[in-house]
Amino acid sequence: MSISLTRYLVEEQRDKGHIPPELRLLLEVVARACKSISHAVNKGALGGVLGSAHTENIQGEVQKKLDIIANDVLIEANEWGGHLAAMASEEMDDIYAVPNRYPQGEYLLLFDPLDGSSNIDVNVSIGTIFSVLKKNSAYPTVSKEDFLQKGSEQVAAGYCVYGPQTTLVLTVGDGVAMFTLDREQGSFVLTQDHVQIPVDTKEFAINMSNMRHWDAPVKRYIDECLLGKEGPRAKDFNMRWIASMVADVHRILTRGGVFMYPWDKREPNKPGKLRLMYEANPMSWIVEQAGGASTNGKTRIMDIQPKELHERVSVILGSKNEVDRVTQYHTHA
Ligand code: AHM
Ligand code: MG
Repeated sequence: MSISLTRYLVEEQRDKGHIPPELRLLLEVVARACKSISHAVNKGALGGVLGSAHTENIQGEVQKKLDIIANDVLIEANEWGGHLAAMASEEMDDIYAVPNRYPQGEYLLLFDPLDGSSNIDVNVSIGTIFSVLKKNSAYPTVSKEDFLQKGSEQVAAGYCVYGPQTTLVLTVGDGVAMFTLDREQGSFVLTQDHVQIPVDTKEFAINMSNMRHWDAPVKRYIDECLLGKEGPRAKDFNMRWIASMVADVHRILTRGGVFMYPWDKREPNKPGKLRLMYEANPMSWIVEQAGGASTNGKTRIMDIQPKELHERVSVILGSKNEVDRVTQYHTHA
């Protein structure tokens, strides 16, 4: 018997009381948007969606056409349903408050509409990452400050990876479930529930070209992995780096591993490359819900109090024992 995303969410709402109806609606709408992004990604050159949009986002990164398309799809799908107060995105400088002509809800949605943008034109897996918070203030107007909540306050988090299959991965705090898009049916079908990341691993993911810029603890960890059987770890390690966080995290959820995008000396004033609120936080919650761990080297990522919407962070996540080891190298240096 196949279980659709809708049925999964209805049962989470009705039987387990994990999610209110408005949140269920929100997640269904996000899933619908991901389906439409998946179609655009699949069309590729035929749909005229490849290449640069020749614009820049607030991080100074050149936007791809699909970054903008995916952002617009998510906004248009979510603004009118009455479940949201506002949205925030990697591709928008400021928050996007739901226009006055629509009813306002109590949720806040954050997203990286198309993660792994450098992979779009070369036909390698990319994805959408999202995080859901609740607006706490009683003020009728919504502001950026409403968004500045720790990752531990998230009420739902997920990502959709557009790869050989389109897979939606979701947590509402009751473990991690994976849904595969059935293109004939047009719906997401539950293909794995209670996902668990193995606590040990022999696989790491890091952009090795930055090695000379790393801090000593990260360098030590990778050096020890590279020494393999003959080194202190007494086992050979394998390496993967897809340059799409969604795809790297998806592999780790499936077979274990450790993913790192640490602070490095290229931009010493920035705490890292990845963004805390719509990349690191949702991924951290998913990984923790699957039995893994996620830190910035010193602190649990979901305990960091954000000061800025587009704040960056150093990320070490995945198999628990490896993340604990890297974190220990930082804290007991
Ligand atoms: P993006 O959100 O602009 O696509 O950037 C984030 C991506 C991550 O998905 C990935 O882990 C990282 O950037 C790759 O960076 P690099 O090209 O430095 O290896
Ligand atoms: Mg991204």
